[in-house]
Amino acid sequence: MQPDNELVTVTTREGVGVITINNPPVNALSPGVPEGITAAVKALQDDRSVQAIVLIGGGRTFIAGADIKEFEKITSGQKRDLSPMRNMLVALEGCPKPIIAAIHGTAFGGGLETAMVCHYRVASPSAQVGQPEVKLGLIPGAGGTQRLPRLAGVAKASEMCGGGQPIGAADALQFGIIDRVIEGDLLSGAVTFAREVAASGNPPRKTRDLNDKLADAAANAQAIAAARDAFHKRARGFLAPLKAIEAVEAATKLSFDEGCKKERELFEECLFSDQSKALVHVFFAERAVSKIPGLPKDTPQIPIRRAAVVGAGTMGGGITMAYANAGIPVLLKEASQEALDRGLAKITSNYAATVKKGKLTQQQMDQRLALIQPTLTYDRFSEADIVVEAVFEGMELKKKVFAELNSVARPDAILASNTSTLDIDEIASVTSRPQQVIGHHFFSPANVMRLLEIVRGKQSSPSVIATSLSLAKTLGKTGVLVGNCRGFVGNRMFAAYQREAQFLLEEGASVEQVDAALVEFGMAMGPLAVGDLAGLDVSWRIRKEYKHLRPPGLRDALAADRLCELGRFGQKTGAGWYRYPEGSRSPVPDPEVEKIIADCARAAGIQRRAINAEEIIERTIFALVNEGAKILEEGFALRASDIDIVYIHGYGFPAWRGGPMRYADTVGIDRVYQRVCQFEKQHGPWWTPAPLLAQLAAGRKTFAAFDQEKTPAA
Ligand code: 3H9
Repeated sequence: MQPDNELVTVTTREGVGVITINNPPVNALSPGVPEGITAAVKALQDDRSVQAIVLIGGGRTFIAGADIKEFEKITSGQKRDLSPMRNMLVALEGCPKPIIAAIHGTAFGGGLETAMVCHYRVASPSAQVGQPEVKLGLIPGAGGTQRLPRLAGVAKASEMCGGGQPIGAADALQFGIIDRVIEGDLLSGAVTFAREVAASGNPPRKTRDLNDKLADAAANAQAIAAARDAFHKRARGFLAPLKAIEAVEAATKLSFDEGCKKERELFEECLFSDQSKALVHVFFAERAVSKIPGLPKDTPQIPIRRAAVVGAGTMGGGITMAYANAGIPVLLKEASQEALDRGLAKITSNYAATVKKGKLTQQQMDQRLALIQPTLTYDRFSEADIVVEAVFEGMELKKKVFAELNSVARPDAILASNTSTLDIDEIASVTSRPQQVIGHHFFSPANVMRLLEIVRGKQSSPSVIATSLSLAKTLGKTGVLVGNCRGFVGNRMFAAYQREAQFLLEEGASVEQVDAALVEFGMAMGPLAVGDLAGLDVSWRIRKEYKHLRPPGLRDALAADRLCELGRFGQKTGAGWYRYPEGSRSPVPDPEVEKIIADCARAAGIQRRAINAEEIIERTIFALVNEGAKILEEGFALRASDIDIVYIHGYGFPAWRGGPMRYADTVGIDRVYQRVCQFEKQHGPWWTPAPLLAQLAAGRKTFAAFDQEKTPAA
């Protein structure tokens, strides 16, 4: 039989029609694919030699969903709707011959919906199925919220549609989402299954007609209420999970067709929302970070089989765990037995806590610990393909360590520094191989946080950069390449954000008010609670040491300094911006702090006033944006979207707002620019607008447009 189009081919095998999708890399339902499948179904329906049909993906996967690139075309009015996809679903479901979806790789989103509209599903043992639309601020829009509860029950469907996490083939079988797991060749197994179904003579089984799992109204209501409660607590302003539950609820209350209508309304509401547009931006931004102009895909890489870490403190310990978690053997060096023991004890207790939570087995913990080899010497450092330095943050100490590493590490090994602020080129200058030196700035806790800032020195070689980017993926991180400026991208911007949070206190806001406004905005934690967690002494020391590098006219952070003078360093001393009762990490507002702030404001002659949440958001978030714009025009970040990824994965910025630069686009660059100009007049020259911000505002442009002009699509 002739292929219907090049994206979809049709063959026959033992009386079974085989429709194969060939739309690499992930067989998304791009234009042409649904049309091809519809035409193939119609052709096979009329072919009397065919008794059943198998739908399978060519290449590495079944179908990873609707084509995400198409959504923007719909919301911007360039494209009408998703009707070819819906026509495909009707053709598949209505086919009088049984259709079997054969799943390998992933059946995600519209991919799972396509599989569920087929009459049966079989899968490879390693296949995954899921409705991850919420991660794009969407809900399933092709019947997923109506068919999944009919197959898997309301509780499981709510969890999968509201949470977006995929499940494996074994679980999918247990929950009734698939009918058989095929060991060995998937297509052969699917054809055998198809022949069995055809031989049974039963009419095609339509998922829409399977109502058994919806029968218990009281249990359904309970499952929906529990899901709503759980997602409501987690959502904090993020809409899609609750919309997904609303759609699943419709399956329990309405007919199938009415339920689909409701789902479609909710899907479209989500599709046109700023939240979904922001999350689609994040999806592509996450994939753009590894595309580096001038760094070809085939740049030779250094195989990383063994690692070594210098320093077993909080950062060094976390980095060591990140390597062990990825299955890479790692030497962990400390200067004294006591410090080494302390570091190892912390690593062991961290793993034990994960085992206790049921997220790791004892056996996995033992395997990971066995990969960590503690040492007090550099004896085996020549075995390491990469050495990560994670000693105390001070230039002289870092230089001493790098000079030592220069003489013990193999010449081709990568020498990475975990510095969060210091000059990578100065560190590299003490070695005879600056091309092998790079910054790997992990975020605490390093075994958990997804961000890795990869700091490119002047001489870091292409191979060291390319290896760092793929190593980040191996470690389960998102690596973002940044330039070598003070604080790099994340901390340089964070300093401006923290500064404004603290100034707002002296001007009249309370500690809880500032934190609550930013938590309400969607930040994982408020800036003052974050300060207490990180330790206020760290920024105090930096403020004192680098006074000469401060922006022009910047006034002192009086209250923050005063707290440190009183020994209030945050959680570790039981008090900072908040009080922490013995053994607790929960912040308790402290009237003493309010008094200190009021005294500092009086001493500085600041007239305190009422400050609302809007001002708190604008002062702190626009400070991020203004500094981000400076970083961008100075070339220390490659793209505005890279900055967004840094903030989402390293600083708890809400992904559904797309990151600070994307947020500025949503608010309107002109509005941001006007406010920054006002802040400059009201507060001082440290608010001088970034020239890029002024330029974008004047040209009515966005950061997204800036990115596009700078790095045209490949
Ligand atoms: C949906 O289905 C709505 C429905 O309810 C229907 C409503 C009517 N579209 O991630 P990778 C690209 S919403 C377009 O690096 P991996 C990706 O950009 C959708 N492009 O590979 C990248 O391009 P490039 C629901 C897509 O192996 C390349 O493929 N589905 C899509 O690490 C490789 O991707 C999802 O949300 C897509 N759907 O991971 C699934 N998917 O090379 C989203 C990928 O130019 N996708 N691309 O940078 C994923 O989760 C992962 O891509 C996947 C593979 C696990 C599939």
